[in-house]
Amino acid sequence: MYSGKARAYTNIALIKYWGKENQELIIPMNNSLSLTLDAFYTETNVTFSEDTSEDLFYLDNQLQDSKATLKVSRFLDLVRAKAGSSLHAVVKSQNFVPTAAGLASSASGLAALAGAASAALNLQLSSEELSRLARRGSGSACRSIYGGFAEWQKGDSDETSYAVNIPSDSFEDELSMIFVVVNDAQKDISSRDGMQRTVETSAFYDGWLQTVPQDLAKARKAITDKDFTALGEVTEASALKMHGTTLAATPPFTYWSAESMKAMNLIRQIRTSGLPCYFTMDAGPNVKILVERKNEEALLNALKDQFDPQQLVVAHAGPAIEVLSEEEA
Ligand code: 2P0
Repeated sequence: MYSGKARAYTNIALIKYWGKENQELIIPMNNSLSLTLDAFYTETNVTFSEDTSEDLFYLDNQLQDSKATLKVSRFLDLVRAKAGSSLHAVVKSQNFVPTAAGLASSASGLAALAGAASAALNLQLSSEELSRLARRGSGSACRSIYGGFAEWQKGDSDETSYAVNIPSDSFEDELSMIFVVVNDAQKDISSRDGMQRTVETSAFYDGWLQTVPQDLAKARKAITDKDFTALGEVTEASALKMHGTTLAATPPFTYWSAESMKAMNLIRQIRTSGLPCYFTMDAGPNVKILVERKNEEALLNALKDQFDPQQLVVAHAGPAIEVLSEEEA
């Protein structure tokens, strides 16, 4: 019996990942840059043993169906191949994040699975190797190996595509991210399908790709300079451009709902009134707001005029993945 355990925190991209160069290996079309958060995370236990003749996957104490289990099994196959093992596993995950609502549960989920499974089979991976492995489960998961800011360097092969930490002299501790949860139901178009459709058909996709390098440069400089305004502006611009590509896809689609628009308009108004804050959105209708921690309370008060306090979730910068070895698990 070989067990491993990990807790991984979700991350939100400030410069978005949107599109794959290689579907099977999950090599992205562009670099992306993220902030790991403390409020949403996944804890996963993996036990490989001869006592089970198939992989079993429990999420929040519920045994999952064959489709969800197959995704986990395929990922475990990569870990088994690395370790030279043919044992099946029982995987138990707890998600401390609303699943599939655009709150990036796949990032924390697949990072935790990578950490727990590799620890169980004693692979002793470096952060870079763990990031590469997590990437094979879900692209954004490769950034959740690190606390604070991370950049996924796209590379051009399995060996060269992984995330690295961005040194920031603790700038992330000056930041808050407030989630406006407008709908926690399951989304219609998965990010995987949405980004693929966009790469293949969107008239705006080339425009997206052309401006990512300058956006990344601005974001990196803003982090080095601890320049909140510059980081906020480029974060919002990256999100708007990413979402713009979906409108020019065939068939067109959007992750925005009327409530998302209401939140974005309110954030612009609050900013105009003198409180600096910037939004971002992912593959779902929820809106996330980047604000300086010193202005967090003021922003929450302004948002409470139009949103129920239960819709507002505050997050701060989160830590790196925590992996417990076999003995500790
Ligand atoms: C991101 N998203 O950078 C972007 C922005 C959503 C919008 O990464 O197919 O679950 O498993 O690699 O990582 C969500 O997509 O997709 C995502 P796969 P993933 O955070």
